[in-house]
Amino acid sequence: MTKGLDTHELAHYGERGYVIPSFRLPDDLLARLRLGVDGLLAGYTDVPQEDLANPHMLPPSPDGRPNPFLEAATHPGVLDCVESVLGPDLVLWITRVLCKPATIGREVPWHQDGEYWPMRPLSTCSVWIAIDPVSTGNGCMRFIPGSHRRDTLYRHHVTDRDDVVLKLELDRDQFDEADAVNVELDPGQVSLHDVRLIHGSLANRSGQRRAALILRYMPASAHYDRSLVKRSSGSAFDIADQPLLLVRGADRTDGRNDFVHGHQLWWQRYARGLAVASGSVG
Ligand SMILES: O=C(O)CCC(=O)C(=O)O
Repeated sequence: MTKGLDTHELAHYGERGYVIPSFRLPDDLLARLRLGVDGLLAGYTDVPQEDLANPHMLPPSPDGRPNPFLEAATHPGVLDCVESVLGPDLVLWITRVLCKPATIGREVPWHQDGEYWPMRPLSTCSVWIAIDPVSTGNGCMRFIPGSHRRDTLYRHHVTDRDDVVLKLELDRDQFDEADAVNVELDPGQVSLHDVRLIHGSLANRSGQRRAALILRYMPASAHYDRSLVKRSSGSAFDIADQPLLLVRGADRTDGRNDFVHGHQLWWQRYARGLAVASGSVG
């Protein structure tokens, strides 16, 4: 059996900027993840369900069970897929639970993730894991195939809409929405997408919850430059304080990546029972 993406899957990712590989998360891990998501949503009601940041930093449960979000983020099958795209040296730099509750789940406006992020060169592969059945009806992701190929990012503006999850939105004259592909997934299926791919998702007006775990990796040859983060929001979440985790291989930046900063902060945050919304960071 092929390790990671097969030739066709890799070509698909290169040409279109995303792929839905044959790899699926094992059922037992999926079941633990679903319990983990249910626990998060029940335990941290002060944070929007679309925006629970860094659940992989939650401590193990009191009965010693490991953190399922960290398990998923370091699962060899997941890392093999990411390695096919980014190479053998991998840094996990953020995770997020994005749950669109039934009937009121908000839209994610069209955007490119790269607009927000401080690693240079700009590079990330996002792994989006379906926890629930994900369909057009409950607000699946929508991709504009091939839109990742341009080197420079497209024009965004700050939206004043309050019915959306992100505040930065692509200008509508930058792409044709008619090209969109709906990414419908069964629980345990994953999609991978490139940092430059134009994507978004519609509101969830259906009676079915749509929860996902999102894992984002950069090659360890990229520098996570914390000084590039614009510190303006005053919110508890600051992308400059992300706890970087080397999950495979070795750092290739001659020590410029800081793998210590942020860890203590996040452990303490979750130990004190605080969940944090990541706000407008993709
Ligand atoms: O889950 C969604 O609807 C959007 C997620 C997203 O924008 C991303 O993973 O980059």
